[in-house]
Amino acid sequence: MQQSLTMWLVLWVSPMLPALFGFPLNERFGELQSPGFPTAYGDNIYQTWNISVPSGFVIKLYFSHFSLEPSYRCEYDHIKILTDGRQLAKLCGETSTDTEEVPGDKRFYSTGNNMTVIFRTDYSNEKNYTGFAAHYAAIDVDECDQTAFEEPSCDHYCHNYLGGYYCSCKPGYFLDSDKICRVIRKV
Ligand SMILES: [Ca+2]
Ligand SMILES: [Ca+2]
Repeated sequence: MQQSLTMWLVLWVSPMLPALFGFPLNERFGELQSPGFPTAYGDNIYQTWNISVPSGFVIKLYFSHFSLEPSYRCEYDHIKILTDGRQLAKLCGETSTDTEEVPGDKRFYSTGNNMTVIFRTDYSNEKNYTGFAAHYAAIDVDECDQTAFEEPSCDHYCHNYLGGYYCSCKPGYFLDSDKICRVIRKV
């Protein structure tokens, strides 16, 4: 009896977990859409997507469709994009104004390998706004790009590859465990 009650509770609660804790998106690319897209979205939605890609990559996110009810500073219906606990954007409406922003062709980049997207709607959608379709892809971090990093990643030579990088040294040097190139001493 106890067991069937537990089973029932699990079956009842589990479909709600993604809505509470977010839909995990762990592939290297993917799509996010408002519920019911391309038809009008519903009321009182609070949906979260947690995008995660392997380390050595960042996430690029952009929108191919965006139609949300406009409101002052996007207080009512909106999309929030977060990375590393920082808000990258709060979006709503169909055109940008002084106080509201739509994504347009803008590309949003995570700082690390995680990004959270939150879609929130209030109690009405009378004009049948159709919501959004967004797409993400894992982008390799070019650790050898000196313009992007304050500290050089390598002592002598840096070699970038998808998902990582490695260092090498000039002739007569060896790559030590701390990634510093040290002179090979002749014995
Ligand atoms: Ca609304
Ligand atoms: Ca890389």
